[in-house]
Amino acid sequence: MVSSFNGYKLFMKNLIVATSNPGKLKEMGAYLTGLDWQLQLKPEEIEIEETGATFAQNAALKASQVAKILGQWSIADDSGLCVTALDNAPGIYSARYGKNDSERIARLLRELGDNSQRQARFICAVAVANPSGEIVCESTGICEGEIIFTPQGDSGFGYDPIFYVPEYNLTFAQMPPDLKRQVSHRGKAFAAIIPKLIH
Ligand code: ITT
Repeated sequence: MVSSFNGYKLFMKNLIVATSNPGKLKEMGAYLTGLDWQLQLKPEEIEIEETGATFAQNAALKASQVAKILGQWSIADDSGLCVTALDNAPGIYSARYGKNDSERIARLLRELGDNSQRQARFICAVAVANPSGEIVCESTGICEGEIIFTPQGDSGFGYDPIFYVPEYNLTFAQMPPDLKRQVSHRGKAFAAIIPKLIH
């Protein structure tokens, strides 16, 4: 693909978006649109095992391995919800906390019970790897909030209906996409990394 800018033809480099999660893909795709990168989805058959101990390690692992396998630039996000009263669970295991979004939400609400300590934070680490698999830039975004007792709203994905942001008096699932982008862990992580992706 070529694009033109100030009369010059620029060759757009491919950037593989290394996720299998449709909710994350929708947000990542929106945040990366309009840059001089040709976005491509990671082939489904490539699955990277998340063996890291932190969000940053897992993001780097996913970006690096996908880049190496395909010989292309790659961007990955590792994210999750850390609930203070649950010793920061599910944390890096957020995707593995249940079979689907409703089971994960039900388990979290069950484990938290009627605990009045509802403080939680979403964390997102993003990493970009070059075609050799070297990490060239990384960022992290955090959003503080609370776990509500009953799911509210139907936008977004994952734990969005139970993650309430007091400043806006809304859950993530009640926010329009532009507001979630402004406030969320992923929006902040991408805002920090996008300037480094402009070439
Ligand atoms: P990939 O590794 O293929 O990208 P994944 O779903 O396995 O997909 P993670 O390991 O990063 O991704 O797990 C993140 C989980 O945390 C995700 O499955 C959701 O359950 C939750 N999560 C992350 N960001 C979220 C958000 O913005 N809103 C709601 N839930 C979110």
